[in-house]
Parts: sequence; structure tokens; C-alpha cells
Amino acid sequence: MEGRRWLRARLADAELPSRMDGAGNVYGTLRGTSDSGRTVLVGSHLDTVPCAGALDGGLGVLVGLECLRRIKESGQRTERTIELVAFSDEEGRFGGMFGSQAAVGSVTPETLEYYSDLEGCTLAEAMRRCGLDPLRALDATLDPNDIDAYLELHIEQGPVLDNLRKPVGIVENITGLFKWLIRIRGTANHAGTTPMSMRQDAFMGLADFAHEIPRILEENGSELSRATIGTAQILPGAPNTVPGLVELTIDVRDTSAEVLEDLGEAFHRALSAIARRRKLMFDYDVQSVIQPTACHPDIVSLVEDTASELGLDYHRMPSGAAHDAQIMAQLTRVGMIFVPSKDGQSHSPAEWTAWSDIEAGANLALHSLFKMAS
Ligand code: HGY
Ligand code: MN
Ligand code: MN
Repeated sequence: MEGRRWLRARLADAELPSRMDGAGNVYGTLRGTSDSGRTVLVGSHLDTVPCAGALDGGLGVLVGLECLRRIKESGQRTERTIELVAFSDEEGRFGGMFGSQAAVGSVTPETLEYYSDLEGCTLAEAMRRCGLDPLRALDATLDPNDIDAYLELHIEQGPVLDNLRKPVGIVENITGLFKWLIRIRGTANHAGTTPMSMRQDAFMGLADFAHEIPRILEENGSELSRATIGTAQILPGAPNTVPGLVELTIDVRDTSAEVLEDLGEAFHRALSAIARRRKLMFDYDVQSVIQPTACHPDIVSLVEDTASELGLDYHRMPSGAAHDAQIMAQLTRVGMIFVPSKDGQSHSPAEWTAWSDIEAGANLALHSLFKMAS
């Protein structure tokens, strides 16, 4: 909430009206000359992951802020209104893409009460703690007829631009994903008296499952497939107790919806086989499913032409990370600009982008945005 207050104060300093919707998304407005034209949105997300760097999400919001301020300072008017948007909970403390899902109208009262974080705090509780009325998130829906396009600048979070030594990337398509919270149940037992052959050791079930990931990706995935076990909890969690329960998350990605479908079935089959072999039980909650998405060709070519006009050495590429843009694609035409991530690192304090690349990306965003709104 402090970040939102800071952003709204910056918008006020620039005499740009701002508002916060029921999902905690912050908007800043630079009015166009035409009242009937559809609005062009620019932005990204305000939140990030634990032990993060400083650029994921925040850079796109600040570049959007600077674009609005610069156009306003220049005195040049655009026909269309341009709005900055800073989305809530993109990273998924409560499932993922909450703010942009609210903006496209796919949040339901169940979402608010069902989505919870790893500590069991529901989204509704967290919103109430911030003084928000959860149900007002249902009013955050944008009207597709009011929106002309959405542009997002984001760090690449991978090694491609850094290795190519190119300052900007133009995103063609964005990976899809599914995220499961899996529970593997065995029988807690004494570590000293229980023979190895008589154990129902939930942790060994997790170990077998993790070991199957390379085979499952080789047999069912593509070279863009990714699978990550990012969290695991061993319970009851005593050194001298055979684990009775393991809770883990798996995050699986690919740019093809069919491949994601195949991977989901393969992971389910692997869990069944391991459960049978080790006399375990398993179940899982599907925490998030986000479809792979193509950026709109009109926006991709507008950004590409602008990059050429600015003499920027750019690279057209896919995104291995998920972004609010792929949710906004359900509502309007979207485009994304990438800037390089040093050594491809992200979701880590080592996240870094050279200022010269940030300047190149921000100028590309500014000139593209000006064209989109004129
Ligand atoms: O997980 C992602 O791809 C994004 O950083 N939320
Ligand atoms: Mn992220
Ligand atoms: Mn991000």
C-alpha cells in the first residue's frame, strides 16, 4: 500500500489524476484531445517475489510513469487518453495475476475467499487488512470498448538479450503456465524402529517425483518447457520421524497449450505411479492456469518500426516469464518491450539492467506509446 501511495504522490506532483480500483490497481491519467477515443494503457505490476531484485514489475511501472510525465511536459497532446496502470499481485501470493484478472473481469467472489497464500491467509483477509473491501475487486472490470491497446515494458528475466548484447527485445508470444499445490501423504513413523521396507515415506515420494521431471519434459515437452518445484514442506518435520506429509508446488511452462496439456497428464500419471509404488496418497489444487498468448501483430510491428526509427538494435523473441500483458490480451491488443537482464538473472537480488539499456527501452516505450495514442 505504501508503494501505491508513493506512486499516486508522484502522479499528483505531475498533476496527473490517479485512482485506485477495488483490486488495488493504481491508474494515472493523461487526458487526450478526443473524448470518444479509446484509452491506451501502459504499465506493469507493483508487487514482486520474496528475496527479489528491484526491477521485475517496478521498472515497467516507472517507465510508464515517466512516459506520461514526459509527454505532458512536452506539451504535445495525443488524441487518445493514455493511462498508466500498476497491477496488484502479479507474482501470485494469491494464485497470480490478481490485479489484471480483476481488470478483465475474471475474478469471482469464490476467487476472493478461495485464493490463499502459503500461510493460509485468504486474499479477502489480506485485502481487508489493507482497508479494502474484497467484493469491490469485482467492480475493477474495464470495458473492452474503452481500451485500444496495452503496452508493457519488462526486464527479460532470461539470458537471450544479454548474450546477444542487444538493448531491447520485442515480445512475439508469452509462455503459458499451470501451478499446482501438491500434497503427498504417507504415514508418520519412528525413524529408528520402522524398517525401510515398511515405510510410507512422503518425502521419498517427493524425491521420486522430482527425479521424474527431466524424463517427463523429454518425453512430453518442447525445448521451451520448464518445470520448477519452488516450495516444499516436510511434515511433521522432526529429524527422527518418517515424513507423513509433504506439500510442494510445481510451476510448469510452455508456449504451446497442447504441450502444457500433455505435461499436466504426464505429471498426474507420475504421481499415481509413485503413490502405488510407495503406498502413498496424493492430491493437488490447481492454483493457477494461464494460457500462452501472442502479442498483437499490429503492436509488434509498430514497436518494431519505432525501434528501427530510433536506430535501436532489437530482437524479436518469446517470453519465458508470464506477464499481466497475457491477461490483458483477453480485453485488448497487447505488446511488450524487453530490456536485458544481466547474466539472465531475475527473482533474485542479483537482478540488474544497464542504465543505457533502460534508457533505450524507455525511449522505445515513449515513442511507441505516443504513436499508439496519436
Ligand atoms: O512467474 C512469472 O513468470 C512472473 O514473474 N510472475
Ligand atoms: Mn516476476
Ligand atoms: Mn514481472
